[in-house]
Order: sequence, then structure tokens, then C-alpha cells
Amino acid sequence: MNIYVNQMGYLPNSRKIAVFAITQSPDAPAPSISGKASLHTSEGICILEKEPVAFGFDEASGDYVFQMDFSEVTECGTYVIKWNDKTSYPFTVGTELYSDLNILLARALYFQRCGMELSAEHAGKFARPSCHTAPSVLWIEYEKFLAGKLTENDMQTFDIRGGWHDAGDYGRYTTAAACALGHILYAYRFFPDAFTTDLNLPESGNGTPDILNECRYELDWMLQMQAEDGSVYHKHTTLHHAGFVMPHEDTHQMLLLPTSSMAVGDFVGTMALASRIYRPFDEAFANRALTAAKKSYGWLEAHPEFLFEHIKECGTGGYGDRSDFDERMWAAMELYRATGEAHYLTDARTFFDKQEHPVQFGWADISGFAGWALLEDELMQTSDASFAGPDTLSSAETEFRIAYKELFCKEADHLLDVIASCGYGVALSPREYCWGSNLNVLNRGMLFGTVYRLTPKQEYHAAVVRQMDYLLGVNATDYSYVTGVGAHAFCNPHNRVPASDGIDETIPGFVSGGANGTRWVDPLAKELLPEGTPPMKCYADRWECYSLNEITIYWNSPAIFCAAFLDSVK
Ligand code: 9MR
Ligand code: ZN
Repeated sequence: MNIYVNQMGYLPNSRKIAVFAITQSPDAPAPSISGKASLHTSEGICILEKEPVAFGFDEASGDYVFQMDFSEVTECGTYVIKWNDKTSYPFTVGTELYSDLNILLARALYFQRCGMELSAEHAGKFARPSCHTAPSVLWIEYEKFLAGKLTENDMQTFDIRGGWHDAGDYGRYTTAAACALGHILYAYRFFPDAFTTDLNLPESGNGTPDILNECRYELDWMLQMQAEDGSVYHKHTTLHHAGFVMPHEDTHQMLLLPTSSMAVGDFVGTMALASRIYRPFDEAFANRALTAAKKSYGWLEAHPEFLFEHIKECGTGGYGDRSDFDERMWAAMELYRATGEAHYLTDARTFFDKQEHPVQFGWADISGFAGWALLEDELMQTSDASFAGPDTLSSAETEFRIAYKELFCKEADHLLDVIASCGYGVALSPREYCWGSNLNVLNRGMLFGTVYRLTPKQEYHAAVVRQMDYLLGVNATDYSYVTGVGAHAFCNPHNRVPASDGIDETIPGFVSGGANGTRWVDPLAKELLPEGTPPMKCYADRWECYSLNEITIYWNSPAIFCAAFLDSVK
């Protein structure tokens, strides 16, 4: 039997559920285990005794599960739970847990910075030299160069620097960047009070909140990804992933891979959003971002067809897609918010009507971002009048808002049922444990947070808590999926920097991709996880396992959103 708790801990007034699990086959009789579990302070004083309630067999984990709700424990402190000779990892009840977590999650992005030295002052023992500063060339020319049809001197060069390394690899990808920035900029928009702490960045103290300073590093890179004609390169990587070397040791030719309509739509959405968010801090940048967004929107209008070319010679991340309706919708919606021009709203509505289920916040489907933009003033609930929404709404907008709210709420209610059907309280059905399943978990957390702002039902709040609980230890692997957080946190991410920096400790604050129960996995995962392993247990804390244990900017970013929600809606 195992006891699973949120290894970081719980907010004093939030829902608190511990899970007790016994692995067995689905048709075995209920285990004969009973009696009261107890909760003890760090001084060993028992302050609660309670009988765990049988949930029954849980398909995703292959466990027979009991649950214990101990929400009545509201006193701050450190505790353990005991049941039948087993003791949980220690956990804390405290008010600042999620703000402390957010500092780590955001600082992890600083450690992903490309194109600048990370100094000891800001990076401590993880200081490292600058990387990837050599000029880039276009793939379409490089291809000819490789074929001997163009000399090196005939290739145009582009001085593009900066941004965050996407993940455990050193590539930078436009749609992945937009996804992460969308999560974080909206987290800041909806929960600004959660972002007042200094992050010890080189820019700290410049009058701009540090979370925006960090995002600006990515935005400045992204602006450079726009081509003359308003199209936007899909990615900026080498031809193949680097070996496991430090970033400055990866000196392969940097390439600009051809545009995709998703990259253009995402670029427009991100820049138009940034123009609004940064305006109070940097007017010139806001204007630049808006001008860039409008230019690329012109490209989208002139190119209504879906465009994505998979370059088979290039081994770095694909970030392929089958539809760009979501990106086009978001682009239009953000430009509507940034300019108030009604034709953008009409365009957004057209793309909305073409989609089945536009409520996602992942890199492939970012449709939900348009919902955030549309409902922004209702989601902000701020007393700051300068952020208030329009006084009167057009009937088109009113009607669109109602439709979007209905969709969000319906999805949240459906997901509450999914949570109820899972012994661990995670909003994933057993077949949804795919590559980067923690993004799905956190996406759902963000959705619950969104809907809570529209209809403040306690169950939605508890649902956000339970997605974070899953991430931080209430899952069948026994791991906290955030480095450095919890007594049993994963510590061998698939990430070239910690794997090659020679430092024992891993950089804290990174979110693992998590369990992947599909058969699309890396060779070591295949070897370690026999066929039939329950999906929630398809995980290994091994640096080799890129399909189970990589880190990415857009797995940290939804955790930042959820943590900010919990930090500000306590
Ligand atoms: O996060 C991506 C995941 O959803 C896909 O299934 C997987 C395979 O295409 O790719 C993941 O993205 C990787 C990207 O292609 C390159 N950088 C590392 C990303 C995380 O593994
Ligand atoms: Zn780099």
C-alpha cells in the first residue's frame, strides 16, 4: 500500500485529499484493509483520525484506491499521514506555498535563456556561458548549399538571438513559444497579485514586473522570427538535435525553417496580446508588437489556406498540426481586443464556428486563448478601472461571449465527471496519458480556474487544487513532477543542461512531461515499461526517456497559471 499526498502541501482553506493505493488486478476482490488513518504534526502529535473511504478500482493506475478528505486541517504546519504501518512523505499546510512554487517555475524559464551568459549573480552555481549567437541561414538556401548548388557565401545570414530553449533540446519553435507566452501573459492578466515578487533576473528592478521581464526575453526573440512579408518562421533550430553537450558547445548551423500558418496566427495572437500587457510599462515596445501583429495578420488574410511543410531532413521538433482555425481565431480575437475594430471580431467568430471544441490551451490547439481574450474583463475581476472592459457590447460580441461561456462551463462540468471517475482525482481519462500528459492535466487545471472566475463554485476551485496535487505527488508514480519540490521529486529530467553541467543538483522548478501510456515512446521507456503497464504508471525518472521525462517551457507555463490562480484565489 502507498500513501500519496501533495508533497509540497496544501493551502489552509483548500480541499485536501490523500490517496491510499493498493496495486491489484481489476477483478480481484476489494482488499481487506480498514481502520482509521491518522494525521500527525512534526512533533508527532496526532491531530486527526479518520477512516479512508474506498473509491474502488482505478483504471488509469491499476490500483484499488481509498481516499481521505482532511480539509478540516487548516492550521499551518508540517504533517504526515499514517495508515496501516505506512507513512506518507511530509507535507506542509501554508499560505505561501503556491507563490513560492511560482518563483521556482518562473525562474526555470530564466535557465532556458539562449543567447546570453547566465551570470553567477543570477544563476548561482548554474551559471553558464552564452550560446547560439552565430548567424542563422534559411533552410531553403541551406538545402541547396548541402546539395552543392550554393556556396556558403551566397547564403543570406540572419542575426537572430535570444529566446528560451524550448525544452531538453536547444531549439526554438514559434508555436511552442506562443503557447507558453499565452499561458503566462494571461496568468499575469488575470492574477497580477501573484506576480509581485522579484525573481533575481538581470532586469529586476526596472519597474516592470519580473514575470513580464522574463517573457520579454522570449518576445524579443519571437519578433525576430517575422519575415519581411509578414510570414513567420516555424522554427529556429539546428538540422538535428545537439548531443548531450552544454548549449555553448552546440555550434552547429542555426536554421530558419519555413513558415507555417500556425506560426503566423500564433505570432499575431502573442504580439497583439503583448501590446496590451506591456503598454503601461513600455509604450514603444507595445506599438512595435501591435504593428508586427497587424502586418502578419495581413499575411494571414492573403493566405487563407492551411500551410505547414514537414521538412523530413530536419530532425528537430516537428510541432505539426492539422488545422490552423484555432490560431487564426486567436489572432483575430487578440487584434479585436487590441484595436476594437469589429471586423476582427467577425473573423474570430467565423473561425469559432468552424471548430468542434475550441476550449484547449495546448501548443497544437490554442483555441481557448481566444476565449480568454473574449471574456477577459469578466475573468480579470479587477477593481482597476483602466483594465475594465467596454461599457457597451455589440450584439455580436454579447452573443459570442454567451456561446464561449457555455462551452467553457460545459467542458468544466464534463471534466468534473472525469475527476469523479478517477481514484486520484485527475481530470484525464485513461487514454489521455500521452506524451506530455502533464500538459493535459494542467490545461484542465487552467480551464477549471477560468470557469471558477465565471461561476465561483467550490468544486471548480477544488478541481484546480487536485490537478496540482496530481502534479506534486498524488499520482501513482510516487513522484512530484516538479524538480526540487517535495520529498520525492523527479531529478533526472531529459534536459541537456543538467545532464551535462557536471553539477549533481538539478535546476529546480522544472515540470516533467509525465506519464505516457501510448506506445509512442523512446527506446528505454519501451524496455522499462512492459506492455500493459497502467497509463498513469508509464513513467521513469531517467534522463534518457525523452518521451516520459523531458521538460518544456509550455509544461512550466500552465503550472505557472494554476499556481497563480491558487495563490490569488485562496
Ligand atoms: O510536446 C510535444 C509532444 O506533444 C509531442 O507528442 C512530441 C512528439 O512530436 O513532441 C513534443 O515536443 C517536443 C518538441 O518536438 C521538441 N522539443 C522537445 C519537446 C518535448 O518533448
Ligand atoms: Zn542557446
